[in-house]
Amino acid sequence: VQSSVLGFPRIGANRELKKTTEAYWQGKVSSEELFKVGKEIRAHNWKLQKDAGVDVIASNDFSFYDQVLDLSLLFNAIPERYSKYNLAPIDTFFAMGRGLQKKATETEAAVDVTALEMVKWFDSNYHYVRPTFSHSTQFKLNGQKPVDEYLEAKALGVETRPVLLGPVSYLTLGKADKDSLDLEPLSLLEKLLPVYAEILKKLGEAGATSVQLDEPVLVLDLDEKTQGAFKTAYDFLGTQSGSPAITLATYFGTVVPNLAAIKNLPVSSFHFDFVRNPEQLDDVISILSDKQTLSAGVVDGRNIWKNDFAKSSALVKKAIEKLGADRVTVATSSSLLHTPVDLESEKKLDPVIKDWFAFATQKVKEIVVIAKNISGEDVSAELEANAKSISERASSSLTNNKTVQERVGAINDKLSQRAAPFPERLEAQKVFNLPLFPTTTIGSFPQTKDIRVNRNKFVKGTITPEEYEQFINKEIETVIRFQEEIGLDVLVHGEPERNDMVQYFGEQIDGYTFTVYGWVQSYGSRYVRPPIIVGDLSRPKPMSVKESVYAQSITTKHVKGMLTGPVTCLRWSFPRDDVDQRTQAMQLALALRDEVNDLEAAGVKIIQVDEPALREGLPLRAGDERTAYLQWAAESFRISTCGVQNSTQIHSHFCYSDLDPNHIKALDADVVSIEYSKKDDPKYISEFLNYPNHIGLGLFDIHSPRVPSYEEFNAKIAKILESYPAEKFWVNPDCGLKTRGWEETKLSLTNMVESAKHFRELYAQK
Ligand code: THG
Ligand code: ZN
Repeated sequence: VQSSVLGFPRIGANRELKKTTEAYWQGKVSSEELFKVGKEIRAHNWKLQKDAGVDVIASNDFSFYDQVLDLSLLFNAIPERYSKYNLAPIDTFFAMGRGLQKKATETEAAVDVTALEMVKWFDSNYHYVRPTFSHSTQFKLNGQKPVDEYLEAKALGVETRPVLLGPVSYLTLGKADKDSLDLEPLSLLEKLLPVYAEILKKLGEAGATSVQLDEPVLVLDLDEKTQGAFKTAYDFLGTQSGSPAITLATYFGTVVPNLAAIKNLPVSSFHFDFVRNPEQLDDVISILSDKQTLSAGVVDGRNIWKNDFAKSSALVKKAIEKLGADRVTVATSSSLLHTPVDLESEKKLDPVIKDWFAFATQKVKEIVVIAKNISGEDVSAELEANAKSISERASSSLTNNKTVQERVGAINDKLSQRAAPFPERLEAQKVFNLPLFPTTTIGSFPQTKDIRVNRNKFVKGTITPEEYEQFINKEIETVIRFQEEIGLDVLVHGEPERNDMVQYFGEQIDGYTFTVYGWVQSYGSRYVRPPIIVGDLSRPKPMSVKESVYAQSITTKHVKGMLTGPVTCLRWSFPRDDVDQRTQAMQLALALRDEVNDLEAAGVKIIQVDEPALREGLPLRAGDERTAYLQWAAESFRISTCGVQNSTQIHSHFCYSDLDPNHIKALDADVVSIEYSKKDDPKYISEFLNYPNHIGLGLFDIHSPRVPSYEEFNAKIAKILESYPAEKFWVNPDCGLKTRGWEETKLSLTNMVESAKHFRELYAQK
């Protein structure tokens, strides 16, 4: 049987892509240099897979920012506010991804445009740039990136299968622009299909014999119209002369409820994710016609655990019994984009634990071994080593902690309830004496080069812990003084000591392990290094108290303690696959509860526990699993936060998702801040009108260096106050400021605070 990899990480083994992209944005390298680095990464990835013996290798899995944004550029779905500047294509592309603000020069006009909305890619921590359509969108081919990259691989002697997001998913994942809110994206299908056909034809002409069209929306609950769109789309695309054969790929869940939508489509092959959902095997085989082939996703593209060869081989063999060996391909479950590049780079991991993992480079080899095994080649040594590793992990003493298990077993309802309901707590919290429209930030302040350099020195041991603490305290003081100066009401310490909001806590919780090079793209040039949960989780000692106490000690204003919630700690880590997610969340909840209580005891009376990953953890389909998730996710948050007095104010924060107010309500936080600046649709705010507790609607996009003016803030706030009750409304940015520079941070926050003051005066006169 053949082996297939649906996509490989594009960041480079040493984050080359990030470094060059950011240098390009800073004007330090040319676009030629940027393109050259992209080309080198692609060549490296193709060669790696070819050398490993992979039969079907993807191309067009590379992107300088996001593969969905690539398509918007390719299909000319470029809102007029970007196209009007006539920038070079790569600059239009980046402007759409991250916004652009440029002063006029002698030769060039000024540019000022915000980014398109960025949202979660299904239930992962990857974010895509949402396609944004209006009545004036005119689809046409704009360049031919998939063809260029196919030919580039071919020139290197690597035959590839180009991958593109399919038309139904592309439209469904998009939205109407603010000037065309009545537009239904899927209504554009008929206009879009000829352009898809055109690029497929070009790929065919270039020599591609097959393409992979990803339709991951097939694992969601789809209405009838969307289901019907598959027939429209693929009856059209699958019957064009000169087009490559189509593999329709789905991942991250089961397609069974949508099987009718893809039955009898004229495609040559289907790919399904049997890691997430092995149960769908018989059902999906039943819809294949005699000629259609099956790509069986058995190596996990979403986690770092070593594949269980015996289990995967058994599943593939079952498929072969029904279809024959020539109609089955062994594949990764999804693109490997969501896994770190290479385990071999990790020199510091405990060798016992390291033996349990496989990163992208290792997964490529796993695919080949499984395919060889099924084909009857002798891979007995690999199989034996694999079986040994799997069984050693299952019985390892490193993963079990009795005390933790007993504490989770003893969880009761009392643990997840505040002493009094919100109205009573609100009374008790009047001690804070906050003004109308209290202003605050989400927690982090710019992570400057100086901060990174000193953190690295501390990690390497070239400065002492005392020197590092002094450095951090100095940073905290700078941030506190700045906030006092511009008149923010609830301050933060700025988090200079934290590399990442999950990794930082992971490093202090027993049961976790971490990598040095295990970067995974989160969005654009921003990557995360998810810590790995290997065993039962516990907190040996306070994790954040020192910095919060110091910050509070140097100001008379209130400083928020800042923690990352249990669901987010779980979702932004690589979780265990041998214990259910609820149990892992509860272990984290208890560790965080101790931390919250320690902060309160140390005099920190406003504590924020962020849960930006709450929505992302939601099972993709409605049903029992989703109901159960909502219950345990909210419970774990409340276990973390309900051990405090009524007068202690609990905040939380969410971003990057379409939130449901009911899910947030279940957390019973006193104040929540949510991303709002890109939610152009007035429906969004009306959904939150009945939210009972206090809320901060994020007033500016922190992903962009763009500075909103005082007038812009005034207009935004005025608009919100048309419908939103003033006494519940906090004023804050969309999210933390760690990716921003100081210059734009100062200007933006100053304008924001001045605007809040303006409304305060206005309302004082009312
Ligand atoms: N941490 C984690 N996941 C996240 C976020 C986070 N997912 C959603 C959202 N925030 C994504 N945003 C970011 C924002 C900033 C960075 C990464 C993801 C970031 N990364 C540094 C970089 O790429 O330069 C590296 C940070 C480090 O040194 O560890 O700034 O905040 N887990
Ligand atoms: Zn956020």
